[in-house]
Amino acid sequence: MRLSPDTLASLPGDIAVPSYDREAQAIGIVHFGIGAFHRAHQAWYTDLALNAGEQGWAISGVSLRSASVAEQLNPQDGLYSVTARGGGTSATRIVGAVREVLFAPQDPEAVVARIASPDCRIVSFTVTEKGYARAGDGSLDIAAAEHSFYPLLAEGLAQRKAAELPGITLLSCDNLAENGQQLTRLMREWLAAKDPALIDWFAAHCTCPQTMIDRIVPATTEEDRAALEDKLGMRDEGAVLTEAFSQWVIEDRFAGPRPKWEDHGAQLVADVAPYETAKLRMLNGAHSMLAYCGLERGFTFVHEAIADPQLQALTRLLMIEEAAPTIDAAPDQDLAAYAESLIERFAEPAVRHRLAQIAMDGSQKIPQRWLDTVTWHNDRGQECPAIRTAFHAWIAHLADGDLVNDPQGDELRELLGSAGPEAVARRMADGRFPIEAIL
Ligand code: CS2
Repeated sequence: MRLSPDTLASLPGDIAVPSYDREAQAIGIVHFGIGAFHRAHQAWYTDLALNAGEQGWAISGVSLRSASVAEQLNPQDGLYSVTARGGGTSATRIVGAVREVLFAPQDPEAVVARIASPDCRIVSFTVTEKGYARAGDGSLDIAAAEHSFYPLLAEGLAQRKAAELPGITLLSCDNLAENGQQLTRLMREWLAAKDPALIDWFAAHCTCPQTMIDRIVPATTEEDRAALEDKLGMRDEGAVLTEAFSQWVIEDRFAGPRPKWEDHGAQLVADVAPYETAKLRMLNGAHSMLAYCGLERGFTFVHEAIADPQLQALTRLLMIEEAAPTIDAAPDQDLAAYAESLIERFAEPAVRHRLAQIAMDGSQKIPQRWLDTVTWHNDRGQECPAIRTAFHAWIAHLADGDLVNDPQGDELRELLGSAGPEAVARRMADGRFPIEAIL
C-alpha cells in the first residue's frame, strides 16, 4: 500500500492528516526547489495555515534538476509525511499543501503558466546557494542562470504584466546573506540582459522580503523509509525526517496577500538581518566547521562530531568568540543562549545529520559562513583561530577529493594541486576578504 488520498483513512489514528478540502485549494504559491528542506519547513507552515481554514495557498513545487521528487510525490497526489524527532519522541504528520510537482526541463510552459496565473501570489525558493547562479564576484552568471529559475520566472512575470495582473512576492528561503536583496539584484541583472522593458514593472510591483529559515533536515535514507513504512502501515516515497525545532523569520514586506504563517510560529519582523546573520555565522558557520573537521577525524554524523570534546570547544570558540561579536543583535536575541541551544540541537542523536551532506558546495557556503566573520575581526586587528582551523580542514577535504561535491570542486582541486592553498584562499577571497587572516 502507498500513501495517497485513497489510503489516508487507513493510517494509524495517531498520524495527523489534512483536515481541509485539498481539491478546493487554488495554487497560490509556486516553489522552486522542492527538496526535503522545503517540505519540512515552508510547506509544513503553509499546511498548518490551510488546516486552520485559510484558503488558496496550495503549492506547486518545481524541480529544476531532477525528476525524482516528481516521481515520489505525484503518484501520492502530493501527500507526504513529516516526522519530527528529538528528546526521545517522534511525531508524524501528513502534509497536504503540495498539489503537484513539475519537473521544469520537461514542462517549462506549465511552470510559467502557474506563475502567470491570477491565483499565484508568491513564488518562493530553496534552490541552494548555487541555484542563484552567482559568479565569483557575486554578479549573475548569465550562462549558468539560463539553467536555473530565471528564464521561467521572467517569462511568468512578463505574462502577468501583459495581462495587467498584480505583481507577486518572491521569497528566497536559502542560506544567503541578505537573501531578499540578493534575489532582487540578481533578478534585475537577468532582466537587464534579457528583458529590460520588464525592469520598471518588476521594481514597482514585486517585492523580495528577506528571510531567515531554520530547521535541520537530513536527506531521507532508504532505511528511514523502511522504518516509516512499519509505522504508517504503508509506503511513503516522499517522507521527510527532521528535528522538532523550527524557526522562520520573515521581513514583513509582501507585494500582496500571504498565509498567516505567524499564527503557526513564524515571526514577521521589520528587520531580519540580526537573525539571519546570527544563523549564518553561528549555526551554519559551526556546521561547516564540524563537517570538515569531523570528517577529518573519521566521524559520520553531526551528533558524533559535537560529542568530541576538542570539536565542541572549537564550536564554542567559533560561535561565541568569533561569530557572536560580529552580530548587531536584536533586543530579543541572546547570542550566548543561542550558542548553547545550537550545541544541544547538534547533539540530538535521533536527527542523524550526515557531515558529508553539510560538506557539499563548500565554495558556495564559506563566504557568508566564515569569511564575513573573519573580515570583521581582521578590520579590528583580531584573529579567528577556529575559522582558520576550519578553513585548513576544508583545504584538506579538497585535497583528499573522495567526498568533494562542489560545483567548483574540480577547478579548486586543480588549483590546489598546481598552486597550493594560498591560491585557493585567494580565489575564495576574490579581493573581498583578507586571505592572510585565514591561512
Ligand atoms: C547545513 C544547513 O547543509 C548545510 O550546509 O548547514 O542545511 C542547515 O542544516 C540548515 O541551514 C539548518 O537550518
